[in-house]
Amino acid sequence: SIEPDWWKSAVVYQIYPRSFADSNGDGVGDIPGILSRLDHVASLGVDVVWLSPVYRSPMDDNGYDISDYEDVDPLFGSLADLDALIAGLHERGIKLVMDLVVNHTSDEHAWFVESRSSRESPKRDWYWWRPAREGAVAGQPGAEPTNWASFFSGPAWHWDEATGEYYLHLFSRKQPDLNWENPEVRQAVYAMMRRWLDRGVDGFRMDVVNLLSKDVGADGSLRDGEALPGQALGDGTPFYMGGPRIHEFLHEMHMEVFAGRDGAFLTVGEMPGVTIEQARLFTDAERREVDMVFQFEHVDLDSGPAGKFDLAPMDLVELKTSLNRWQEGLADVGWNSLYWNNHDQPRAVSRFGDDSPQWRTLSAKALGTVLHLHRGTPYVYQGEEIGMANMPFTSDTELRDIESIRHLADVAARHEDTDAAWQGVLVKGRDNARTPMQWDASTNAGFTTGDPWLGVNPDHASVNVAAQQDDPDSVLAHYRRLVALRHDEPVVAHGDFTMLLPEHPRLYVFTRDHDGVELLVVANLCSEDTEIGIEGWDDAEVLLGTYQDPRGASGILRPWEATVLRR
Ligand code: TEU
Repeated sequence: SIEPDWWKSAVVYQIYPRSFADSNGDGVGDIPGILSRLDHVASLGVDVVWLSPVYRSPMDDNGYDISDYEDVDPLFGSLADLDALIAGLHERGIKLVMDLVVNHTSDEHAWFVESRSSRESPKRDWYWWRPAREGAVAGQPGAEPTNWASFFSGPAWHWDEATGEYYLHLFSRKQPDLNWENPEVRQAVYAMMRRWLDRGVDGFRMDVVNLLSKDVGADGSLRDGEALPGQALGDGTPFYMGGPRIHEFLHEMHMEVFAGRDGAFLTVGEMPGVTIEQARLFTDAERREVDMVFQFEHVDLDSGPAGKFDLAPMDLVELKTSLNRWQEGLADVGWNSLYWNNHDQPRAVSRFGDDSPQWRTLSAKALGTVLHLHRGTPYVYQGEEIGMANMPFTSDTELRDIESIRHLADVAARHEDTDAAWQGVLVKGRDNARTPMQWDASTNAGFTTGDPWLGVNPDHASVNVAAQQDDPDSVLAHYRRLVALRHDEPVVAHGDFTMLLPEHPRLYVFTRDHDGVELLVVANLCSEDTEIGIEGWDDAEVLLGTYQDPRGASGILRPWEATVLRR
């Protein structure tokens, strides 16, 4: 029998298929490419792979705009390839978690095509259709049913000339929001999820799943949000982040899809803006909603009031305060997921570490150590395990991400500071995380024999899997040790977490405690020596360190020195 909370000692590896490995030379990664690299994934010792979307899609948002949930896009391969991937992972003892993107579909999905065909369509109510604002000229700026801004700049409503109404799209206009108020929509989604489980899939990472429930009045009305700084648009998030029926929907999904089914599944809800109080409810096992959530607090710390591209410094004390609050908040109920980066975030070593040649390896190892020793389920994003860094883009023509491209256009159209916007994109843009995986030092890093869809980072000459494969001092070797440690030491998975030195501006220090075993984690998260003096650990056993000759918990910690001690 399988432990109900098996994922507490698991590590998840995220694959962004477009950028992992290209088997056919078209410049885009694909499933056969992933199959050819499964031994790398297995060598990490990870328990689960989360695969970003491979479904049929017009690729307006790289597959997060799905036109058929039941098929694989030919760009990525076929259903037979996906079956082979499931089998290949299962043979290696690795589970497969698929991306579930059901806040919205593509505008090319058959459901939306039908919904859009006429106001009388039986699927009209599967999406959010609303008339123009009263007294305004339909189709003109300001006539949108509400003032909500989309996540990708501009209004969240698109005027549909043919049927004379607007539809809601919280993301791009090619990503219309599904109407979860409609029970037919919900049942269609649950049936689709059940088919994937029948096929052998082990769970879902649920895209923006806390946006499903919109706060709609009894008369069907949606309301304006507060004006955004310097914009004609408003903030709609209070009306759809953690909306009134979200717990009901997620519980219903659990009961319809997972309850009574044999097997060990994993569900993780991606939830921008989620609070600790909400996360306790979402992840309380007794409530049967989801196993864990991706929260955003720690990746919002370096943003100013105007949003993610409004750059602010990342302050270590604030970072510790935030992560510690989540550790404490989910200590007695629920569960945390742990991540530094993913396909939407800048690279961890560039953002939280020091990606200069001198400190990159050490800082990547130190960051991995700190994250993996927290209580929660760690997620490793492809390339993180070799210390891949942000991309030195030199021109906007090199960008591919709709979010960055639309943001730059929007700033220019509003006659705002385009240099600042470019800096914002360089530091925060999602393409940083999406450059091809660096397998070796060859021209296209071993990713493709063709022209890669997004530039390969020039640092691949030195930063690549081949160079680290057999090097015990590499980031890769260190990540393998971190994953093994979680499997071997119950205290890593289950121990209580206690933060020490919360106000220290350079040191990240904490203990873990379980069944009489205690761990101390000390990390100097800066590129200079730092003094430390934690008593009582002189005779402790060193489990792992970023330097070959760890100094323990008192004396001078060298730059990016991180050590795990056990007593
Ligand atoms: O992301 C949702 C999300 O809230 C953000 O991370 C978003 O990508 C953006 O950076 C906000 O500024 C999920 C997916 O992970 C992302 O790739 C998709 O673009 C998005 O949903 C829409 O499906």
